[in-house]
This record gives sequence, structure tokens and C-alpha cells, in this order.
Amino acid sequence: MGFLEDMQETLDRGVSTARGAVSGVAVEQLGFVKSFVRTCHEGWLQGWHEANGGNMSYRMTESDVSAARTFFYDEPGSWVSAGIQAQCLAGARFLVTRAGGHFRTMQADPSRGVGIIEMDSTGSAWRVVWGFKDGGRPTSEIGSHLMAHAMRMAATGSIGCDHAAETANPAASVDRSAEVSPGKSAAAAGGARVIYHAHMPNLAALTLAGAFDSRSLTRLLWKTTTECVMAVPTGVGVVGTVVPGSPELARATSDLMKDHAAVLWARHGLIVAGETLDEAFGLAHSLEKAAGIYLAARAACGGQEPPCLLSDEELAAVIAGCGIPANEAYR
Ligand code: 2HA
Ligand code: ZN
Repeated sequence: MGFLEDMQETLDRGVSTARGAVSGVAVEQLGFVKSFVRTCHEGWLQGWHEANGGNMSYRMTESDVSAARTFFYDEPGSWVSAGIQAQCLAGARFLVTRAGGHFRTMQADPSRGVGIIEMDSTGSAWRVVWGFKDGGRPTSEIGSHLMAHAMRMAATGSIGCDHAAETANPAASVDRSAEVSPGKSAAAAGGARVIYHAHMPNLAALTLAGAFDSRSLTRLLWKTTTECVMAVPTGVGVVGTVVPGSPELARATSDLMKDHAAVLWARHGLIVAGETLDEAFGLAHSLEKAAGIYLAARAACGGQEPPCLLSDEELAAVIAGCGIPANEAYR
């Protein structure tokens, strides 16, 4: 895009964006945006984001919103059904990766690769208020992200967040009379802020090599190293093969996120929740590394089960000795 077209788009989007462009203190320069984009790039460097693979969302704090608000478009996008009604998301703003965007090139043009959406006052629809330059929209997995945010806010934090999923197409209009819980608004809530989805080769390979459920996968990964259960004490929920971007995938993920910070989408990738970018990335990294260690050990054993995985007793001793709040279901 040439300079004149660029300026025209800036003007089209409104004077507040132009103010940002002139002052140079653009949203892209804010700390939370830089950290978000850097984390996406780190995922690319790990080899987890071929083409448009993977997506991330971050629920902004009040101070993030204050810093960025000046640059929000004077004319936000249209409201789009979120496929969920979650009062705890009411008024929340999320920094989100772009549908079809490539993590590989995001750093070069952040206002294209990411955008900010805001939820309406009932937590059932969103609209774009910044970014996604040239008419982009949030990731195709936005339904899974929003439902996961709502579930992890309820599971980890201080708030009640009942929510109802749409049973049909999440793009269809929502009957807002059906359900709204009186939970606190997102602005007041703590808990998980980051949802991160990536395509990890070792975890994906593992789901080709055997049929795992949440318990068998969790215990296998926990038994690869003494550190894995510390890094991921909730264990990993497993979803079978489900159509990417579908409401079914969003619902299955959200159900498992009730008591798991990580959910593996078999033959696809991993989705994790963290309070911070580092926590989410660390969860993903730990699980992928454990899967890689297991596969390498198995290959070294001629394709047989490695004989020296942690035993049941050794795993129990690590959990007890380190006081790890490991998921009771998998002890
Ligand atoms: O963003 O990873 O699951 C593309 C995907 C869909
Ligand atoms: Zn994916």
C-alpha cells in the first residue's frame, strides 16, 4: 500500500488514529502489545506457526485500555455475535491475532497482524476497535478463545462467570434473553488473561501414534520428567478430532478448561490458558518438550515403550514432596 492510500485509510478510520500516527506513540509501541507480538514471534521461532497456524488473545487490563483508548477507531466495526453469553466478559477488550495472519511476519506490521476487539455490555458480541488493518478480523478460533477466557476466569479467579454457548452457528444472532449471570464485569476480574493456540509437532505426532484420553496423556507427559507435573499441575484435557473454528470445538475446549489450563486438540494442536504471556507460553513449551522427550526415548528404544519413565510411585513422591497441587483426577 502506498503512502497516499495509507493516509486515506488512516483518515477513514478517524482522527484518533491520525493523532497516534502523528505523535508516534502508537498502540504498537505500548508494552502489552510489544510483549504480545514478541511472544507470537517466539512461537514462530519454535516452529509452531506454519503459514497462518495458531492464534492468541490477551484480555487487556484497565491501564492497557487507558493507554490505548485514544487510538481506538472513531468508527468501530459492526457487532458480531460471539456465540456465547458470558457476563464476566461484558465490556472486556482483547488484543487478538488476525484470521489468516502469519505469526512469521507479524512483527513487521503489528497493526495488520493484531487488533483489539471490545465486548458489548452483555458479553455476547464483539466489534473491532483498533488494528486488523485493511479490513481483517479476529482469528477463526475466536469462539474457542472467548469461551476459554470465560471458563478460566471462573476457574482461576475470584468471579462467577456462568455462560451459555450457542448451539448453532456462532455467527448467527444471539437471543440475549436466554441467560445472563450477575458475575462481576471483566474490568474487575483477575485470573487468566491469555489464551494461546499453537501447532506443535511433537504433541501432534503423539496423537497420531496412539489413542489418548486426558488421563493417559497427562500421566504419560508427567512421567517424562520430574518437572512436567510442576509446570502443568492441572494436566492436559484431550479433545478428539473436531473441525477447526467450530462451535463444537469451542464448547469441548471450554468444558475441559474447567479443570485444565491446557487442552490438546488431537491431530491439530494445543490451546493453553495463562495469567501472563510467559505463563501461557511456558505451559505450551513444557508440554511440547515433554512430548518430544517421550518420542525421542521411544525412538531410541526401537519404537517400544521406554522402560524408565517415572514410575507411579516416583510420580506420587514428586507430587507429595514438592507439594504440587496436581489434578486429583490424574494422581
Ligand atoms: O489460526 O490455527 O486452528 C489458524 C488455526 C486454526
Ligand atoms: Zn490451529
